[in-house]
Amino acid sequence: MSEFSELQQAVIDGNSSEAEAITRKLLENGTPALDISNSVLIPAMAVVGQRMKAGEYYIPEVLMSVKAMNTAAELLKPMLGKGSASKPYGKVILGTAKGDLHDIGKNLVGMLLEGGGFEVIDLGIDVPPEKFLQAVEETGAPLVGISALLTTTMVHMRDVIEVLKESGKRDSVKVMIGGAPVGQRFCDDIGADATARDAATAVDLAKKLIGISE
Ligand code: B1M
Repeated sequence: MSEFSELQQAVIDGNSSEAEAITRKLLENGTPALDISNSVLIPAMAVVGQRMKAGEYYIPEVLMSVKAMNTAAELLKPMLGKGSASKPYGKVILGTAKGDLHDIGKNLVGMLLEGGGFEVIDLGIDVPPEKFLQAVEETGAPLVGISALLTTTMVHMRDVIEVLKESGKRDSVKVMIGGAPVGQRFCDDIGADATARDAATAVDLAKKLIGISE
């Protein structure tokens, strides 16, 4: 079994110590952190999702996998955030939609935004629309990013846009949305500025939204 397959299996099995050891070995051998994330960790969580859907995994098993995934992701963080010493592109406010506890995708987006030259203000999970507004008012950030994994919580992305409109702030901030159930149609429908299908695309899109062309 290759180290990629072994790491994927360790995450699926929820084996944190194994996940940590293999990730360390891969990094020591010069494997790019983004490859580990994109080719191993994200696909591993997709398998966990399939098992959850099929009723083979329940919340405890899923949480074990999340722990193993986070253990590996923590080791990748310094590499994914490389170049983060300077923040030429300013601030981005990031959080998951109200009611949504899924933060692995958001955290990956945050790490890559940091690495891409943004200062990330992470509001965490289950963020009420008013808290996004408050952060915009307090920081003057030109960009808000919202992540949602549930069809029942993605609807609260619309509420963020509504409170921004009501407060007169909508024109001074761009809103980027993402997460598995979010597509272009939904993005257009709620009046968000853009949606990215993955974390790397989110960084390019964030730059584009604030007018940086590279
Ligand atoms: Co939940 N869960 N979960 N879960 N969970 C899903 C999402 C689900 C698809 C599983 C399934 O049934 N197959 C399903 C949703 C169904 C639906 O709504 N259509 C589901 C469900 C039903 C639930 C509960 C309701 C289960 C229950 O309690 N009965 C419950 C709800 C909790 C809540 O949020 N209120 C629940 C709970 C949990 C755990 C807490 C156990 C755990 C989350 C722990 C955590 O995140 N800290 C969990 C997990 C781990 C999953 C799965 C297995 C994995 C999600 C994940 O981390 N993927 C998931 C199944 C799946 O996705 N296949 C599932 C990896 C991650 C890197 O991908 O987040 O998509 P993702 O992020 C990507 C892109 O989407 C994009 O970039 C990322 C990297 O490329 N992206 C953005 C994400 N955000 C972005 C923002 C951007 C741009 C791009 O701009 C701002």
